[in-house]
Parts: sequence; structure tokens; C-alpha cells
Amino acid sequence: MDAPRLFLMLTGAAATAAAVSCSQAKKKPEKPLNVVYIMCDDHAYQTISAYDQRFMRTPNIDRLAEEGARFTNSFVANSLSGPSRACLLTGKHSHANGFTNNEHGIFDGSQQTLPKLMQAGGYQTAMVGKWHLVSDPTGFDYWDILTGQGDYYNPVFIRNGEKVVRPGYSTDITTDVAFEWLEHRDADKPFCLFLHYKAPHRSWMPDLQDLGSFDEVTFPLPETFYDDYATREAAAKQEMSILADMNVVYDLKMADRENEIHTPEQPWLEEYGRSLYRQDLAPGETVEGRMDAEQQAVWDAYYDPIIAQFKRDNLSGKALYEWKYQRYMRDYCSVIRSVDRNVGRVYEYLEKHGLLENTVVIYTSDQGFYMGEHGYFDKRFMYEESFRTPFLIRMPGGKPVKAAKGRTRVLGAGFGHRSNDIDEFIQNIDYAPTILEMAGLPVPDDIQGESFLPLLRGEKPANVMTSEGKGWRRSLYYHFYEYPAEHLVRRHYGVRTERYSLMHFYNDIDEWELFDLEQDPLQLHNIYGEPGTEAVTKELLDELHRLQKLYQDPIEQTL
Ligand code: SGN
Ligand code: CA
Repeated sequence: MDAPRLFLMLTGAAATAAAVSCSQAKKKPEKPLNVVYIMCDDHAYQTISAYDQRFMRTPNIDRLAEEGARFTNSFVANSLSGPSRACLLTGKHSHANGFTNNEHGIFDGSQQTLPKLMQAGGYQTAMVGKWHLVSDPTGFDYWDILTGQGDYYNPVFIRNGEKVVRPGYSTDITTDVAFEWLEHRDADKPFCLFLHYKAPHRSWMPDLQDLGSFDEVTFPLPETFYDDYATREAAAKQEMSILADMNVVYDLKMADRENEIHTPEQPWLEEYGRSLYRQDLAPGETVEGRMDAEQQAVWDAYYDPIIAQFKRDNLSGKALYEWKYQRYMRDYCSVIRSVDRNVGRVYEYLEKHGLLENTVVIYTSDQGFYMGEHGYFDKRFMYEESFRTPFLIRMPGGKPVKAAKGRTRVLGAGFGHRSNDIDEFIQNIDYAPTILEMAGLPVPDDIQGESFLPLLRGEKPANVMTSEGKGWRRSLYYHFYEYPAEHLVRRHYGVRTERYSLMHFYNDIDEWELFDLEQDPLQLHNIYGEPGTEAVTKELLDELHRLQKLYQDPIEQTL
């Protein structure tokens, strides 16, 4: 098939924007559309200032939204790395693409995927950075992936099957590798680049130049920080509590070269934390995935006085809990500074090479993340903070999208409405069909997601079968499987509508939770089974069953 043409596929506002800014190019042949898909690992929308201004500024990421659209209701299908990546690649829910959890999953790379379909449509495809799907990537002309979770310092990559250790900081290097590939690509063909940063995954190790960036900041505690989980048994049953489970050594770096920190409540955890953490730092025989001596010296010079102070203060109880939160936020936000800087580098590269006019740039994360809400870190739950994921898109030409008036929805903290906000529900199974449609390529019938390109054109799409007939999606399906496993979040599935979120935790627990997001946006009060909720519960259960049938989730058979 011929390389697709940008102006054939983008009609309406976005295409006009591109056409106007390229007006002098009328006589020149139309340029095909390129795709740069940037995905971070665990990037909470709460720490993107386009979404939330309580914590930090991300000017480069925000710029993408200003020159395109901000999706205010963007969700994942299964809030975990491998499964999310599999949803992106296939446009299908976890049970359908076969990759349900990180612990036992091996992605079946022989199946139909987005990069393969792009290749077949004349695209050059590349995957750079975190892959996390165990089997070797397929469908990419070039792949250069971090091993497993990847390392922050001097990371090991596998480049088309061959091991390469690259000195420096992971986020910078991942961008450098992408630039290197762009330099050597065939400029006569369009490209689709997947740029997947490891950052800001646990244990939130900042670039040396960003150490201390937030030392003067005292972060506000989230409203639900002291959640007592009353009415929510499943919410209480987890190991992702900042107080109880975040490790002061492994996560918060409170061990210097000589000393061990002793926490009476969890001595084994501290021990585990120390060996893992210092191992990441200490230069061993090689620096693969570890710091070299010079990097370590800068690192220790920053942390040593903080460790000394921590020991002197000998905090406990509430004071320790809040101290942990502040340290967590400082490290995490410092890691994001480098991500934002690198998004700026990508933008500059595209600008310098005249690619901004015909390249769509997407910024997202593999899932949301808790920044202390409900007292948590990590993700997994169908609760809003981890069910949602940021999704910002810069359209070719850079003109803000004029979104069709959406319906008013319950939004999270810090959202103020903008004219280029798209409020309709999108989910990560929609990315593949959207990208295909943007590229002017056919979307195979077995893809479960829907293209949201019409939303970007300011149109109201009518392609999804909803409970009320055809229209755009009015409910979302979710299914999380990784249990028993780290963090101990129980298996659950559920449905979310504009107003309600219903979830069922199963396996070694049988718990239903229902939230009225209009009355209780913070999800503190489970109203499942309360008198007066019978009708809405029935409606939601019907919708849940409809979605499980539609997507053919085998769990439907057990209900
Ligand atoms: C690691 C982390 C977990 C995290 C998972 C999954 N532990 O196992 O805290 O939930 O990754 O994250 S660590 O001790 O290795 O840091 S995911 O984003 O890859 O799904
Ligand atoms: Ca992740």
C-alpha cells in the first residue's frame, strides 16, 4: 500500500490547521503523517500541570495539550504496565490479547498488532525504551528496549536482539536513541515511533541535575491521605500504603554507605530495601544498570545530609508518615522534571527538522498513579487515580482542537474546563484504531477499541453500540488480574459510567463497591447494598454484563 497522505485522513478543524500552516506548500506533494507516541511509566496526571497545578509545572508536556487537545476522561483497561502495553499494541482488552498480568505474562508477538498494521501500510516503525512484554518485540523495523523494568543509571538496552550498555541517565538516553533512529530512517517513508520512558517508575531516582529541585516545597496532603477505608474492605486489603509499605531505604533512599537504618516495625523490609537500593547505586565490577563512582559521589553528597537529619529526627507515627509523603513527592517530581525536559527536546527536534506540520505527538502513561490519595502509592485499583491516565495530543500543525461540547462530567482535582478539552470517555484500547485511522489505514474488525479521531475533528462520533443505541461510548469496562502478587490488590472487574463506578473484587474475596462520583468524587463511601441503590445497581450490573458479553470476557460465564 502507498504511504498514506496526511490531508486525506484529517478533515475538519485539524486538517484545516495543517493545511493553512502549510499553505505555501500547495504545489508540493502532500506530506504523509508521522506518529510520535510518548508513553511514560506510572506518570500520574496529578503531576502534569496541564491537568493539575497543585504539585509542579510541566511546561513542555503542557504545550502539547495547548497545541492540540487535552482528554479529561482518559482511562486504561487494566492498570498495570505489561497489560497496558499489550492493550496499546492490540487495541484489545487483556483477556483478548492474552497478557493479563506482569507476573506470568509473555506477550504473544505473533498476533496482529498496531506496529504490524502500520508497517503493512507503508510505515517505518520503531520501539525505544521500556517494553516489559517479555517476548522480543515484533512489527518494528527497529527496536531498542530497556531490559525488564529498566534502570535509571547506565541502563542496559537490547537493540534488535543485541545487548548495549549506555552510560548516562535513562530518560535522556532513551530520547537520544530515538533521535539516532530518526536520523537514520528512510526519509521517504512516514514513521511511527514509540518512545517509552522508564521514568517515573519506582524507585523514583532523579537525574543528578534535578536532585533537590523540590527541597523548598511542602506538598499539600491529598484530601484522602488519612483514609480509614471504612465501608471498603478491598481498599483496606493491599500493600501499597505509604505508611506501612513504602520502604524508607529502597524507596526513599535513607541508607548511606556505612549505616543501616533500623525500623523496628519492619526490620526485614529495611534489610531488603538496603540491599536492593545500595546495589543500584554502588559501582560493582561493571556499571550496568548502576551508577559509576562519579555519579554515586554526587548522589551521596545530596542524600547524606538528608539521611543524617532523618536519623537525628527519629520520627514515628504521623510525623514519619508525612515525612515519607514529602520525600516521595520530592523524588517523584524531580524525576518528572527530566521527563518534561525530554519532551521539550522531542518538540525541538521535530521543529528543527520541519516535522511538526505533519507529525502527531501523543503524550500518555501506561496508567495513572497514586500520589498519596487514600494513603497509597502504586496503581492497580479501578479507583479514579489509577484507572485514569493522562492523554494529551498535539495535532499536526499545532492548532488547538475545537472540541464538540461534551457533557459535564465529574472531573478530578485541578481540572478547569478549556475549549480544547475532550470530555468523552477514551480508553487505551482505542489508541490503535485511532492511530490507524489517522494514518488513513483500515481498522480490522476484531479490534475492540474505537477510533476517537472524530472527537479530534470536533465531531460527535456515532460508531459505538451503547446501551441506548449508537453513539460514543458511555461506559467503560475494567479488569485487573494480578493477584496474588506484590501489593496484594485483589482481582477485580467493573464498569464506570458518567456518574457511577461499580466494581467487584473476587478470587479470595467477594466484595462489591459502588460509588456515586457526583456525590462522592473521592470515593470514600461505598454505597453498594444501601437502601435506595437497588435500581441503579441493577442498571450498572446489566451494563457490566453487556460489556463482558460484548468484549467476550470469559469471566462472564462465572456470573
Ligand atoms: C515492580 C515494583 C512494584 C510495581 C511493579 C509493577 N516493585 O515490581 O512496586 O507495582 O513493578 O509496575 S519494585 O520493588 O521492583 O520496585 S509496572 O508499572 O511495571 O506495572
Ligand atoms: Ca507502569
